[in-house]
Amino acid sequence: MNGRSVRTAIPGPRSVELGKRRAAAVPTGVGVTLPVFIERASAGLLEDVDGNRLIDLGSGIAVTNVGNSAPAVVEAVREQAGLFTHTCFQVTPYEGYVAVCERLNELSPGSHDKRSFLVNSGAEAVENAVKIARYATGRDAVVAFDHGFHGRTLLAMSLTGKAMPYKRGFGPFAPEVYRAPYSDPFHDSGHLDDVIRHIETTVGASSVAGVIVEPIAGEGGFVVPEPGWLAGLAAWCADAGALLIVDEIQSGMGRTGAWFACEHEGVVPDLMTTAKSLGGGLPIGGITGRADLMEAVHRGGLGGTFGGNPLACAAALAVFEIIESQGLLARASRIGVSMTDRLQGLVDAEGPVGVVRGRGAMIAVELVGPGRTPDPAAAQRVATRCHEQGVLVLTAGTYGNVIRLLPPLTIPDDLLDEGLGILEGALKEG
Ligand code: PLZ
Repeated sequence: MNGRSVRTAIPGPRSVELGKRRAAAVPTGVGVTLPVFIERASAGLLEDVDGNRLIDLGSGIAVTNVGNSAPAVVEAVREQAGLFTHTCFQVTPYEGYVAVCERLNELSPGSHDKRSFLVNSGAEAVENAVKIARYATGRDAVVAFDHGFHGRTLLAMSLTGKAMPYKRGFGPFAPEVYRAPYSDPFHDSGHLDDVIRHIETTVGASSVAGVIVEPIAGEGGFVVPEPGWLAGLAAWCADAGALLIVDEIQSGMGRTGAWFACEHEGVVPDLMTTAKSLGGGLPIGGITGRADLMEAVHRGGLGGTFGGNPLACAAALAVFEIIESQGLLARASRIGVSMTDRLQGLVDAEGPVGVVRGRGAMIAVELVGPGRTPDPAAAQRVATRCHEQGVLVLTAGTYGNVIRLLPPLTIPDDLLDEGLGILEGALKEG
């Protein structure tokens, strides 16, 4: 696949036709960012059914960190599919599952004894982390944060901090979920002392089973907490006997230049969730944590039919290998520098580019109006301009006013530069 190419309107006629079938067969509730139907993809390019090739700065929401259909992933899955496709790990186990857990235990922060187990999605990983936290502590309350996103199942949705489109009309929500402010340096809010006072006052330290936090708020707009905030929260949890659950589903697996984003803050979670890029495009999630907590649960209390499916495990093992052999942690950091260098010059107190932030290959631009008020219309205009020119960017943010960049870590430099150039032009138009 060779370079960006826009041959038709976006979406083109064949995509429009498929869009009509989609509308008649799939409910509107399943949204769509850019209605081009994809036929094939590589590291950094998506080719649609009209022959347009788009530069991919979204990685299917931080999933294809190692590239789309990465050859080693394809080969591993192909080989595994020819051997066996499923047994259910709880019925008759297989090595691939154990090997993925070993790698998660080895690479996640902290040198203490750990255990991991595998599920099918991010939401399921979050649900299970909370199950374990409650079981191990004997407490009920779970604290989550403003701007947090943790999934769409009942408990994960209850932990999520945004009503539209995730929660409105879907209640009643799971009980014993409490919300605290998240640190946001740009808006000068969510300082650690205030957060702790808030939790102690509204929940009570001795009631908290766990505090679930994204080290960088993903769907919330790549908000990076002020330095020391996450570590301060970890220290408070340790004092209170509450567990720190770090949700690395979007920020993990090399995305920020470290295996896991909380490493930048020197934080060691009690429990950690992974999903998205763990499977390099195949559905898999993981829960990794302190052995004493993970072993607290009785036999049979954890699991699921498909969790750690053999194809997904084969893909995940290939993902670990690719990140290591291709030096993708360093590559993520370099991509971060290119993106930040390119966009930083657009920051203007008069708007609309209020701030450029993030870590490694997880960089976003927050668009604001006077007084730093959110400007979601500007974000939408910028995204649409990029889409029309064959560059897929994603929006984010509690107020929908953020453009986020999540390119595959294997994207060639020339594609990244071209994509950023188009984004820069779109941002200049405002
Ligand atoms: N935790 C931090 O980012 C998923 C959501 C897409 P699932 N983010 C993308 C959408 O519109 O639903 C996410 C996340 C963090 C948990 C999840 C949930 O992961 O695999 O989508 O369930």
